[in-house]
Amino acid sequence: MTSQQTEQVWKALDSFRIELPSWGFADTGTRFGKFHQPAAAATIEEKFSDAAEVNRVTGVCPTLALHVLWDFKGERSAAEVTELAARTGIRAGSINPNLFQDQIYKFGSLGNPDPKIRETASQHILESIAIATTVNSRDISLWFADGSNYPGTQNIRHRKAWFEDGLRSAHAALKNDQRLLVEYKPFEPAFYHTDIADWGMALELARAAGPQAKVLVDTGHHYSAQNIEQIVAWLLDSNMLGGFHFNDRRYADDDLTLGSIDPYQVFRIFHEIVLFEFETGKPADIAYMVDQSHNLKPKIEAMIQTVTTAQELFAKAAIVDHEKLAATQMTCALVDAETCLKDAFATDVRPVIEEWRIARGLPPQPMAAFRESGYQQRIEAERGSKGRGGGSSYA
Ligand code: AFD
Ligand code: MN
Ligand code: MN
Repeated sequence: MTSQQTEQVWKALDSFRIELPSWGFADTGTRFGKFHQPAAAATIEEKFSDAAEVNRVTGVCPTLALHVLWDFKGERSAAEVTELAARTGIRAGSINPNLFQDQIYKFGSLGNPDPKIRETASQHILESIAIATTVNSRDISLWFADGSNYPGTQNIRHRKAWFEDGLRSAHAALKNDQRLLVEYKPFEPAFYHTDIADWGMALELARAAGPQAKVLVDTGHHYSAQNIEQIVAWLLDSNMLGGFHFNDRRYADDDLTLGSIDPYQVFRIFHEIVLFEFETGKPADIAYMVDQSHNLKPKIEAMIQTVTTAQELFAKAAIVDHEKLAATQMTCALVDAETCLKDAFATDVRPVIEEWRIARGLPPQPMAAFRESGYQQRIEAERGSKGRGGGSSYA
């Protein structure tokens, strides 16, 4: 790598921060069952502790996304979060309302045909905004399981209107520096239609809600043929990209670890962001968040792996030769233009990342540092090594 490329990687890593999900440290499963992990976090204190360990070895994860109902139980917990944040050095990150687990949401939340249930869902979002204000979080991150399973069972346009109303009233309660992030997902748990199924619906609803609402791109929430980097480029250009939930999918929203199936696609997504920042001269105001809760990989190791994978792919995107790319695109020199991306993607940036870590007082190999720390053995001794459940929706 040239000295200029090394400089580009260091600059990119200095600004790249990744938010961890509290639910990623808790025991989870699939609809076919749950596989307990030794010492999986079951309390908000344990989640903050595990997140702090990931941040200790990586140095780039200062915030923890929190899920209302899983992490906030009653008034006390907002104060508890503030104490934990001070104690662990991990700040509360995005606040995720829970609008999909309560029995009343069987036929939807903001999209439910019963106005009383829509009102309950709206109240929960307002409570979540109040929690975000208490713990100084900027983002209220909204994912809705709403939809239907059979043709003809719901009026799609009425539900769209109810979502517009619900999101508009949520937006009205935001403080000036807060944001609503509207996440889309093509299917699951609804299998005929999902009310916010793609980026276009999320964009329309965010615009209807108000200027502080943006779209959240969950990288797993796309059909395998979808061009995610094109969606990202459009949202960036429209100033409507609020952030990401990182995971990967082989078939469709399989909640696999970022880059485990298609690292080149993640690199192309990051390339669109780095190119946007290069051409506009301003940083993209994006929340990079992990959304994983894997039930087979060891929880904390999977989180460290996702963070270091994201750093590596972002560093590769940082060394694309943008001048050469622009010139070859203008002349349609196809092979040379494509080679600009492929050369960057093929570059082994790991040695430079390790140098950067050492220069920043961090362990050069976060996974090795975690394994040598004895943290996992300690929490198994403290928490007991049998699954204890609790802590996430999949409990
Ligand atoms: C599930 C949903 C969605 C949501 C996450 C956290 O598919 O991605 O953001 O849970 O609530 O993965
Ligand atoms: Mn998500
Ligand atoms: Mn998901």
